[in-house]
Amino acid sequence: MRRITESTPAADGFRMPGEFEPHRGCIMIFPERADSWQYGGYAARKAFVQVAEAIARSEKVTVCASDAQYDNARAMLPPWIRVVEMSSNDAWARDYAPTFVKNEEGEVRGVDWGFNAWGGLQDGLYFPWDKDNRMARKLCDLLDVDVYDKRDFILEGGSIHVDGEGTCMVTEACLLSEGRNPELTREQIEAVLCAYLNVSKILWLPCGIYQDETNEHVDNICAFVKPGEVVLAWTEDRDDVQYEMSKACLSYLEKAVDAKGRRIKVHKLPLPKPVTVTAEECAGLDACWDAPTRTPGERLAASYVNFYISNENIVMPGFGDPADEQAKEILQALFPEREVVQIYARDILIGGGNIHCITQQVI
Ligand code: KQY
Repeated sequence: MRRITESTPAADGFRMPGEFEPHRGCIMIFPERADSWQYGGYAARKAFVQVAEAIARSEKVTVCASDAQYDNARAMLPPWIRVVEMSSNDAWARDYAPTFVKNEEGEVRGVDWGFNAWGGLQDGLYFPWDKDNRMARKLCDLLDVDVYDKRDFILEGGSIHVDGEGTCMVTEACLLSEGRNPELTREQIEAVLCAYLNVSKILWLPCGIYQDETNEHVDNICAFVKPGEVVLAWTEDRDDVQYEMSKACLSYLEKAVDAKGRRIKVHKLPLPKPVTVTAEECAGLDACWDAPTRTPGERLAASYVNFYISNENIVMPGFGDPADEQAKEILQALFPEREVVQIYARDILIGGGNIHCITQQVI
């Protein structure tokens, strides 16, 4: 593996494809952190296994597990899923596995962004994060691809969505947050995204999902289903604080054009009714620093937009809500060539994210 410091993907003719383009595989991390996953992660591991199995129907899944969890991961996962021992601080592959880029000849490289646990000492979610921060480079080494070193720029994979045709979508709430790259202007942040993803247009949604502790990652509120078309998390409940947030995103998208000058077609994807954490769930979580990780009644950032597009499936969350079925039907109609698999994901949600957040496609 070569570490590239003197060039950028755009300069070298590499681009990040849309998630709906073909994948070679998918990376996940086995969960065990006791202040993220209730009751030591027993239920979360079962949900992660279901996600891994669904994705493995059509692509090679690699699960990174600690030494402590390696045997358990190997026992819980089927033999066609690869398990490798790799250190991490938690289990958010989307955010700290590499962003993969490829050129016209099909050569693949990784981008190793800086990671500081969603805001560092400003408003980050845990400390330390050093093992997470080293994963992208280790994974490029494992997969035998060269890696662009961009650790001087803080970015999580869940904070970007691309259409593969020159457009990247982000939220202002996240990319302009104080805990990431406060020394950079919006224009300088755009320049980094353009150089490292090989895009020419950034769509800046104002915000994400209420109470999303990542400073409102885009991958929980809006996702490309194909170039020029997105799904947007939506509620019709005007009394819900999310209503104005989703509406602000819709207003922005209705006026926007992408890198190819197309207007964006927006499909509304209903949100489940507010999901809150129970006292029993909170009792199963260790404290983070000296404070409880979650408090009973706290609203979680549940959204059906947090799905993964595999080669042959859409792997989406369910919450036991009446809207589960409706959201599934909408996604099925938008992806007629892929079968939608819905996985009950409350135990992933309690950790602070969902299926898209725990997966990273390898191209
Ligand atoms: O990408 C994500 N949604 C990660 C959230 C991390 C939460 C840590 N408890």
